[in-house]
Amino acid sequence: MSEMNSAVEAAAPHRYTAAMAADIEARWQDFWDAEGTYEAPNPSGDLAGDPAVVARPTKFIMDMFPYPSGAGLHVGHPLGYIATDVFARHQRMTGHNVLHTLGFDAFGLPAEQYAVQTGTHPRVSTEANIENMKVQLRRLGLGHDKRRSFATIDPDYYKWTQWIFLQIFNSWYDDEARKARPVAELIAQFESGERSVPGSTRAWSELSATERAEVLGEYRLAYASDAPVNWCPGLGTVLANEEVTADGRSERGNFPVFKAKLRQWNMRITAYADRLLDDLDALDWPEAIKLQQRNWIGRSEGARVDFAVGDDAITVFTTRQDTLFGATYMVLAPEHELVEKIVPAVWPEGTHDVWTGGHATPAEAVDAYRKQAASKSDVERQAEAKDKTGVFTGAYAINPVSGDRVPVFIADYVLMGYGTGAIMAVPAHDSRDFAFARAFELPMRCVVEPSDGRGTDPSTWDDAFDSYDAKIVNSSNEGISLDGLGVVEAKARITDWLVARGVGEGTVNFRLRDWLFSRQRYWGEPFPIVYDEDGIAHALPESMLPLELPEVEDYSPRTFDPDDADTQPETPLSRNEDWVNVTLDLGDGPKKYRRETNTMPNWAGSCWYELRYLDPHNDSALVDPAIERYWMGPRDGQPHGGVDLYVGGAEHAVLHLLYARFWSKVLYDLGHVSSAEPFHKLYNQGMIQAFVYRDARGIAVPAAEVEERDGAFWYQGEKVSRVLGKMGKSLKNAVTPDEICAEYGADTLRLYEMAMGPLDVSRPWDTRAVVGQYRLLQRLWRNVVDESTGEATVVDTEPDEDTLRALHKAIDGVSQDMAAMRFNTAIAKVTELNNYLTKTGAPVSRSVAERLVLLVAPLAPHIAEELWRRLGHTESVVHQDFPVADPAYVVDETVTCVVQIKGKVKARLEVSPSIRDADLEALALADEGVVAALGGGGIRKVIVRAPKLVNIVPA
Ligand code: ANZ
Repeated sequence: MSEMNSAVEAAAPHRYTAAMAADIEARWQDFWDAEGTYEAPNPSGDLAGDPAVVARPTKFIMDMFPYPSGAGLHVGHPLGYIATDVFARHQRMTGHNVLHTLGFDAFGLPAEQYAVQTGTHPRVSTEANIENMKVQLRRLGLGHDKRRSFATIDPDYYKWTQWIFLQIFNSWYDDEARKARPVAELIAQFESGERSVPGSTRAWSELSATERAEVLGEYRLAYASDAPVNWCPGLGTVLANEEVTADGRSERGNFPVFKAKLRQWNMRITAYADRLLDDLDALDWPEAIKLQQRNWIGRSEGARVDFAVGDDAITVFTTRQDTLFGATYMVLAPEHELVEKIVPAVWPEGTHDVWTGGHATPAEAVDAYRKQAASKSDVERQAEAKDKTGVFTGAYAINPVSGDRVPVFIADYVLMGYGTGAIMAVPAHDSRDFAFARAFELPMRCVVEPSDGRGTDPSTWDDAFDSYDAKIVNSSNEGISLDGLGVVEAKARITDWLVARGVGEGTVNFRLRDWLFSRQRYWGEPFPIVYDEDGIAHALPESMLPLELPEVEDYSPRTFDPDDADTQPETPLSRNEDWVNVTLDLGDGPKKYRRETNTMPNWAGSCWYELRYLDPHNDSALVDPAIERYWMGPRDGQPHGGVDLYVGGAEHAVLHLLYARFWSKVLYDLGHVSSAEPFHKLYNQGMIQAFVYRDARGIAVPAAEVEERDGAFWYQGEKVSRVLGKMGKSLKNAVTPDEICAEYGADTLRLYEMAMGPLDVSRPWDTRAVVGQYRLLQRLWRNVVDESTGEATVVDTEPDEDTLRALHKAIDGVSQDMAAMRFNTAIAKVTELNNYLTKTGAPVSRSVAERLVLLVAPLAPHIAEELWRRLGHTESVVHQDFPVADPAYVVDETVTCVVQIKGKVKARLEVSPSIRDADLEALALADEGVVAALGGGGIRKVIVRAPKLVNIVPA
């Protein structure tokens, strides 16, 4: 400590310093923990509590829970946690029972990869990371109900993740009822004959166990299938499409990804496509996120059309059935199952050289092309590149409306996973088809009249003409004509025609795919599934849950040469033979089974965690229905129920939020919850950015050691460049909350993060600016506490008029800002009031000081708690009522309004210049003088000219 500092300390031993803050903060954190200050009572069960609190309106305020990484938190991470905490505190002080807590999303690849590198068991490193993060979070003074926290890796938690998986496995989607129902009810329908076995004339009783299992697999909402998957030999696992980058590599690790066929678990989320779309409307989410979900679900209205090929038919999906006369060739996805069937032994007469790819036979050409296509990701295949590739199958199909023979190609711009995996190509009106037709010298036929004067001969065009706003031409034969119709009418007419002939129908297609739900990993939830000797999957009974992850010696997935596409995944669990091979009694006596050795993807644990916060220790249900209804059930303005506020980053726009919505809907359909949506209001916080400094080679240098001189930046004598980027260890610019807490205290950090700007906007971190909020707290302290004695300095005299105005204006503004999550402007208003009190120099009235402290309490809870105590209160500030503004003092200035009765002045009112007519009328009629003058007689008319005049005409 410098001499000057110690002199100040001696004169003012009770000054608000970092050391004082550290002491105050630690003390109150201990107090809150000991008192259970943030515990929110449930209406029943083990967390039941004070009925008076239970009777209040509820607010369930939630953060996207963190992944406990080994790097710990930097100051960017808690932005959202602080914001929800401030909001939750304000809600608590305005009469709500507030549920606010935080758990950990702790399965997943990073822990496993760290384990592979270091040999530490993922549980050991993950639990250590959680402990470390808990310490960091506790230091911030977050008002969490700690009884409700858990990690997704806790067996008590994943028992229920497994249980939900089984609910989904044991359900099917009834399209008529538009909801999930138990598979048992489906079996009953098959048994009674009410429903016939699809694709078979046999009765249910005639099917073998394996056949029955196969039929049911077509219905189950969780099902295993041989699916083309993204196989990443370098990671030794299969990845979801979303985990693959645009250039066909793994997002994590940047390894090549190949298409391979594997037996995988899937979730039939596509059954819910329309409900996932429809229910978005009633959610209070940012429009941008809703739009991303809508695009992801991707609803397209169009038609299916059959093109005959010999005795088979190729069914295409098109959104432009009106252009059917213009379909001059067809394309199948290379993986399409009809390809083998239609390929002839030799090239047909007249096959164009460019169509064969130089191969001697169609089979050879198709084979070679399929290999080439398998090495590309869907994203690469969809790229708008003009150089389209493909090869002729040697087969021709018949265009059902024109009767033309059209050649059938395979090409990778048609994806197996969309529509039917086959298209009718209309090169004159689709750019991709146009480019392909040009490359392969295929005919084009204009069937939509160009409105831009280019004429109807496509051979003279540079690109397709695609427009909805034009007339159909060249589209007639004996049976039907579309000529002269607009696109919409033409679509309707051709669809009717297709239906009448039995060669097509109108249909809705979704871009959404079923969700690939298995991973060849160790560090995830084991599937509660075993296979019998016939390979039929059986659900474990609830009594065998949780199925715990076995301890294994070698938990790393077997990885392969990253470039070797011909490898197959080998799961870590499959190597533990003792665990895999079991004898179980599943109700029909002890039998031998093999366990499923995949694990669930790490999205699983975050699909339902909001529900477990409600009733975290329940061991007979995932959540008690009454408790779920209490916190999350449908209510005014929230028709589907859900969490009142969910805050997190916009990067979770689709996957997590869509998967969680899907699980909610299944649980809702099956009657386990009353909320059909998990999150009613969603809010995306911005990012805290930081400067990144790079040397001449482009390598990031430690930001803390960079000096600024003459407008340039220097590191170890070398000039470096500066740009704004992400904050993180790899960019060497991370600042930890621990550092800031040590230097100024948690309250200062909280204030700084909230004051940086509007919450939903990204903002650059600036350590040098943090001190501004520290000074605010020091001035606040000084307005209430005598720095030499530590006693409260307040006086019991009433504040003057000007002070009351400043106070109530602040209360009014802060209240509105808090409710609307405008914490930056709330802080500005607190600062203004505090500065006003500092400037007057007079001792602060107790009533003003107390309300100031209450205003500050949600933002800087420790100092508020301390000041509240020094003001003589014995109860925590956390549950005090938030101050309410007196409107009389809120108005800036007043104007005098004259109230006349029959032209005579009966009263003068001091009102706000912005008062509305209706309010002014009410004020005038309530005035004592006016009431007396009217003497109980009726009123014929009131003429209001706000803010200056009210003229009353008595009856
Ligand atoms: C003929 C046609 C003519 C088409 C025309 C478009 C324009 P959205 O809107 O995204 O649903 N398509 C269908 N299945 C496909 C697949 N598996 N891979 C690649 N493309 C596929 O797109 C539907 C349109 O995309 C369909 O309508 C089909 O091309 C193509 F002037 O059929 B259309």
